[in-house]
Amino acid sequence: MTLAFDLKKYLDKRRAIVDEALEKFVPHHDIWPARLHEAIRYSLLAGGKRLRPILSIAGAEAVGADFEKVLPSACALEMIHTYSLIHDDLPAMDDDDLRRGNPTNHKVFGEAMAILAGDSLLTHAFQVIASNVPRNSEAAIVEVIKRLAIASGSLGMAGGQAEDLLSEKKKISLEELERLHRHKTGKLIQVSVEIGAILGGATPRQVESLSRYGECIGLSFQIADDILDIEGGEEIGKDIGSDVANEKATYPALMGLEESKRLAKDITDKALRSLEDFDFRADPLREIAKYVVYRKN
Ligand code: GRG
Repeated sequence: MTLAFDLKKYLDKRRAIVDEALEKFVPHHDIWPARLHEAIRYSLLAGGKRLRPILSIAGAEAVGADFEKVLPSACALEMIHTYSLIHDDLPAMDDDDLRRGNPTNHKVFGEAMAILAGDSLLTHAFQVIASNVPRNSEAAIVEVIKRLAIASGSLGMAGGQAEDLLSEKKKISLEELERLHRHKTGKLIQVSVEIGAILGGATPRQVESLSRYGECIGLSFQIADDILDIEGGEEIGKDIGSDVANEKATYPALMGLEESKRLAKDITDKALRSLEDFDFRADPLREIAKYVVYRKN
């Protein structure tokens, strides 16, 4: 008899591992400059799904490696993600008051400190990776650093964010929206799975398949986020309806709610197909692909 895979248990366990490691990887809040470290820890340790680090861990597990090799890089991904959220919430960008159910960083610490907390998290991420190189993994770590820098910078997340800001209150096509999201949200999610695969010792072909999986769920995640902005309850932890209020181009706005849900499902099926050559050890990735589109926050 085979037991059904328990995704909640899987996510809870790995989230706890990531939370514990994150707490150790950033300076304590009484270390000088204390106020900056307090601002960093406020956002980084405020919860969150830890999706990107868990994807990295699951990527390594899919090729038979265990989480320890990946943990520093997985935490670095969460640092970069948190930096992006802090900056995204600033008045110059989305101007949000709530994040992860709490007042946004700049609401508590002021804009200047929030900018610096984001800057510090971005640079600290690379320090953590370079300071924790697993044995015989120097070449893999260089590849990880390169891919992570590309995914986060102007050719990745920051570029997507720039296009997002430039397209505000403008009519954009579905193709433009897709490109924007593939960069703004998708690249960091995609590279999370790639990093797990690379550090887990995947073959180039496996890295390619897992990268395709990450690309698909990066996009379906964003479509689901657009849907949640309309249908989400208070568990979402941020201001609901902000996309409509900000006249943002979203999937539901461009193609309707039902069509958006159908598209998210089609992309999820494509993600699952890219795992066809993997055995049961990729089951967490399979379940995460479904969770990403059916989540409530
Ligand atoms: C400021 C350079 C820069 C980039 C910002 C990703 C991003 C780029 C902004 C976030 C805007 C946003 C809310 C996009 C929707 C998708 C998204 C990234 C949601 C938040 O990620 P989750 O759901 O959050 O993984 P938690 O709190 O669970 O970590």
